[in-house]
Amino acid sequence: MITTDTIVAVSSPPGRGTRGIIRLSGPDSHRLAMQVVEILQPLNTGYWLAAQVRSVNAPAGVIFLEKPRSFTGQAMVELHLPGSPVLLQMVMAELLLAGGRSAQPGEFTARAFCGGKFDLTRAEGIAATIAARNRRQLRAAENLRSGELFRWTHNLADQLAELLALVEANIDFTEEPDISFISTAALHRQLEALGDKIAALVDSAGRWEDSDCQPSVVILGRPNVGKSSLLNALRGEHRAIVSDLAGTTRDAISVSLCHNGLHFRLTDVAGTSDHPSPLGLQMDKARGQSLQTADVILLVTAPPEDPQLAAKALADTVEKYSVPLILVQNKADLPAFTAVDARHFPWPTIRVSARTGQNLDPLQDLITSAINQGPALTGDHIALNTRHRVVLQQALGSMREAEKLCSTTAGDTMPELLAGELRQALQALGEISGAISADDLLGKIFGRFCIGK
Ligand SMILES: Nc1nc2c(ncn2[C@@H]2O[C@H](COP(=O)(O)OP(=O)(O)OP(=O)(O)O)[C@@H](O)[C@H]2O)c(=O)[nH]1
Ligand SMILES: [Mg+2]
Repeated sequence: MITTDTIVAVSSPPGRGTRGIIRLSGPDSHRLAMQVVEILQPLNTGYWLAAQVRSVNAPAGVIFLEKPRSFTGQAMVELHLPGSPVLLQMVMAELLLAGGRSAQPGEFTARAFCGGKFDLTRAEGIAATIAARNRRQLRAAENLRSGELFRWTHNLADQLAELLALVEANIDFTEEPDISFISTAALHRQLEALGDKIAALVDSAGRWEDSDCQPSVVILGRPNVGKSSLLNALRGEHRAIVSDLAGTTRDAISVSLCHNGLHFRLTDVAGTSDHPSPLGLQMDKARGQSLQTADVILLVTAPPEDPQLAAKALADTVEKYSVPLILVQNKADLPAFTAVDARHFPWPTIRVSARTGQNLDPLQDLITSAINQGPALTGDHIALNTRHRVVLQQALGSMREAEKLCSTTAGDTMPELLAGELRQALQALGEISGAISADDLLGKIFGRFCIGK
């Protein structure tokens, strides 16, 4: 990757806006900027300088950033212009003509990474933050950006490097059987503990791919309460079959919805029934799968059921999922409708009519606030993407190999094999951040132990 030329890009969102921003990064940034704008005040007066575009009569604001204290670590300039796409294109063309290069997607972040501003996981976090479409994604991205995974991996690599240093010391002193820096038994024990830590992280960490999915809201209720009608009404189009026959819906049916800028998936499932049916098992399975990944569950009741009893029974069946619930009393348009006393329930309750559309908007408000408050959003869980997972598994594989060597005589007779496995594990961990080099760490460790003779 070339980082020695000067890159230029419009960094404000495409289209018309009140303000457009053009960013420059590289050694020529200041010179290029001065070719397209004229500064209207003395250069030493401040951070933000009033200026004017030279080729047309348009005002501009300019920020000069010196290396290494900029985002990329290079000399940078930000040109703040009126948000006209035509003006931005014009200024861009002038900058390119003056010797700038159009930046590739993500190239500013890549330069910051190359300049040692942050590690790969944090760069991934920045990209993920920009791409986040809901609070859950934002939360997972924040974790990456704040260096949570980086610190975790770094800490583990430090401990592993220390073990490797001891094994290497053993190799240096093979001629002297009385000197052993670490016994294979102790090494085995410590490797096992470190390996278990990695395995536990891989198991418990959220899957990035899941946080990438839209939050899932599942509609649960007895047959005929109007679950499918509710899905159709919220979606505003006919997607699920509705009929007055109990047991109409058999499969799980999902639609995508967006309310107040929050995207989520709404799933209608077969009604819960005590009567065995030929398809009962398969219906239960489909319902169970949907509930398992639900972020919010709507408990739907409707006359003639007793809403209080029905809601309690439904809540009992989903207690194990511990996700936010909303009690939705449907068919409020019917004369037979009786509302529950909300004080008897720990969850939000709302009366709606899928038929008349009553209260559907407030219901969506409840859904979005439940999604935003869900436990998955506030947990400090690290989410791992596929790249992280693969690399951690590789490190774990090598560590488990080393562990095996420790439990055979090879651990004592061929310490080089052990060291090889540990080096591979370190290498893999280093790939997570893109920055840890086994030799760096080893240098540090050897220095500390005064073994480098
Ligand atoms: N009056 C009234 N009728 C409704 C309302 N919502 C649904 N219905 C009727 O209730 C019946 C059942 O509706 P569905 O949407 O099929 O119910 P469901 O819960 O999906 O039923 P299953 O798929 O069998 O579990 C239909 O005849 C609907 O027209 C409503 O808000 N008011
Ligand atoms: Mg249905």
